[in-house]
Amino acid sequence: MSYNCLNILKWTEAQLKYQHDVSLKQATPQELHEALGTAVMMAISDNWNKSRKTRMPERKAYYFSAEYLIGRLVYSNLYNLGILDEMKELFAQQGVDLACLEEIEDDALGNGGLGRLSACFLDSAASCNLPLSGYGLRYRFGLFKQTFDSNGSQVEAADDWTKFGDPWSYRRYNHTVKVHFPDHTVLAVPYDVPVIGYGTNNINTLRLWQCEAESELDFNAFNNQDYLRALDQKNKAEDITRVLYPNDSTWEGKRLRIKQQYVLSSASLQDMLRVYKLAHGDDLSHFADYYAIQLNDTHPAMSIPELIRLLMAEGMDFEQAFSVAQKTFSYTNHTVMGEALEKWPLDLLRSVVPEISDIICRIDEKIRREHPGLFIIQNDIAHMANLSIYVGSYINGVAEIHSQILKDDVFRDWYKEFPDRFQNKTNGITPRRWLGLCNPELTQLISDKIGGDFLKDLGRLSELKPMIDDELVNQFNAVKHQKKEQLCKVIAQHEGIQLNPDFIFDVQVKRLHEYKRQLLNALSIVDIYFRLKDGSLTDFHPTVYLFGAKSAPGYIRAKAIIRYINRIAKMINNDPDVNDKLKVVFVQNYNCSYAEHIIPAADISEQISPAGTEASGTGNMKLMLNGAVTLGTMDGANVEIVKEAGMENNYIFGATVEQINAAKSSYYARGIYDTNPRLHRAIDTLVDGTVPCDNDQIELYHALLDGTSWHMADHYYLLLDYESYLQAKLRANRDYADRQAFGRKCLENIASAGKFSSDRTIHQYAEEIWHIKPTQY
Ligand code: 26W
Repeated sequence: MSYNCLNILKWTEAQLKYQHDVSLKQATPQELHEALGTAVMMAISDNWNKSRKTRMPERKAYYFSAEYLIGRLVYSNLYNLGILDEMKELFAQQGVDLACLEEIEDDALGNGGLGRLSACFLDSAASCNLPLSGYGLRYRFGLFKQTFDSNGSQVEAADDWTKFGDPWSYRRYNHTVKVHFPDHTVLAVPYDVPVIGYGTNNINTLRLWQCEAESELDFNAFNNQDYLRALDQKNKAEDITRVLYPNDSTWEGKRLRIKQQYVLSSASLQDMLRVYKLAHGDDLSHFADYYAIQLNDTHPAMSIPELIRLLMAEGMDFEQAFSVAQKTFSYTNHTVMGEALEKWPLDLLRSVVPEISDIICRIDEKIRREHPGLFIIQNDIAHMANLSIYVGSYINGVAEIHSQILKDDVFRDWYKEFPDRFQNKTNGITPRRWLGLCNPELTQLISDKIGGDFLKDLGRLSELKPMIDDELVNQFNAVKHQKKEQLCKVIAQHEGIQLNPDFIFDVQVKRLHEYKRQLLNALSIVDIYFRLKDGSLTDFHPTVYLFGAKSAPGYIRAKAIIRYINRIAKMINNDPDVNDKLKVVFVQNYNCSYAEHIIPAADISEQISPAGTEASGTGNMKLMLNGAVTLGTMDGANVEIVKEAGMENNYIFGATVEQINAAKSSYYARGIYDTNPRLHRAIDTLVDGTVPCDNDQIELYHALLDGTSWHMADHYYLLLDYESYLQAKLRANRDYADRQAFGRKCLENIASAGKFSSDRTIHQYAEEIWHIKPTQY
């Protein structure tokens, strides 16, 4: 288990010497990162090979996901290997501060929650010695990088993440497969990323496919015409994995996206069939005995018809292939938002993947025959979620309340027909990245108290409960202050804004979406600002409101909300009347690495979606684990957070699912606006020139108060929940003044966070869905 750090240092030096002819101290952070990464890859190769060659277990699981939001790998890999501190020390002795690698950009092959969840799951499976491999796509450009212009508008830039190389993967050209489309055939070339477990020798694999042309250039082409045509073929192939779709929560029916999904599906299944045949021969009827595949939402759902097609091509009949597929697949749903459910027009599907659409039609005929009332295809549109429930063993939601909504509402008819298929798997987060790595100070404090390596058994955090006393609270408060000081430095450097660590840090970090209600947060801040100015709010502890969020580039309203918040921030931060009380910061380019700085510094965690809209949330868990109290609704995993940590230790507000459902039919947002003068005044700042106004803000204003042709006014109930939100927010603010009582709440949350380790989640998938057991070489 022990790695020789001196060797890694020597190999890093050698690598730098022969590649760049520089010394450790002369190397740029990028050169150092590549050399160190290469050295670590050498150091782990033996364990990786042994893990791969482990005797074929009874059943292995495969995670199929279009997104892996991995973050920065260098620190987490060293951390999981147990050598981060020692390597830092060794480099420091050579005059090199490994903190310089903070400049290395994230591996951001995902949008938000769904992508980050797959990364947490891989970490947990490797750490728990569970045989889980990941399959995904190696996008040339990951999630765009975000800046704000002088108007406060989001500006996107391409994320060329491999520009300085990618030391954390190996290209395995010998395992290249071909994927066929009617008009061309492409190569899917695998890149293998090691998934290094924590506190184990086990190293799993994430295999990412990159599309390339079958023949780079046709060298028989001798005239210019042919030369350009050959290049066209190359571009057409590479286009498929050129870019991650930056769309979160709204679905678009795009040809290129079908191609991406099909490449992920077909390449991964061909790869699995190759390995199966090597181990078990040509009889494919036992495929499902050895393989379980988890579909991360419906993005890889074409794997279902593709497996059936591949099995039939090997001589199986349709019914038998169907039955193998059904035993192999399970599907996780990540959203109840109708606009995010994938529905492909059949003619579009047929033009890109004709054989796949034929098989989907056969599956549709079968279900209509055997289960009248249910369908896969309706009005020539294929519903991928329906397909995934029908040809699968289990379907699960990602928090208790979400799984209940799936049964009661979204997939009601399916639940009636197949009740045993419905499960819940409440999400989790890896405590290694989201505590050990990002908050070593708090980790140390906890381990001084409860001892041992609780990061492998997060349930042990509950041992803290009887130990919470004044002294521990003081120690916790000191750590929190330290993390705020550190964050202040990062924000000064990245945003050019000076913050005071004695302020309350109230944090909302997540993708920008109307349903997440960043606008509700903003309106309450504007209200508080006016109250502070007119002197009606006196009992207020100085607070910085921190936002971090990317908007889908085409999501006009979300972008208008970003602009509005930036304008609010500018007004407030430049007003000397409130300067010692209020700050608003919208950080640019919120990503995993930024999260690792923000989350440990947060006092208050804003989780404010209307009940019934956020499937789970995972940021809420990260913030809880780092000792923030939740200011939230009874939605997603918030429900389970307060069940674990107690209502009294959090700030819960707003209508419940039942109350919203009851209010729906007679909801009149303008009535609330007319009778709440302070809210009225806050909403008016969208349009009255208090901050610069624009057409998109006017549109936001009308969407709130008048509705549109497609949605009623205030579709996400900002006004309904407003007063209850503001009161909870102000109560949390007042409570903060009692540093003992507030710190106690924070510690109660930490001590109750054990359930939210993704180790717990992955064990539940392993036992209740995949039926796999831990194996170790
Ligand atoms: C096809 C376009 C598209 C892309 C992504 C539609 C929908 C999505 C995802 C469903 C969005 C997503 O990331 N969902 C989040 O998944 C997390 C992990 O389960 C949950 O914690 C979040 O509540 C959920 O919004």
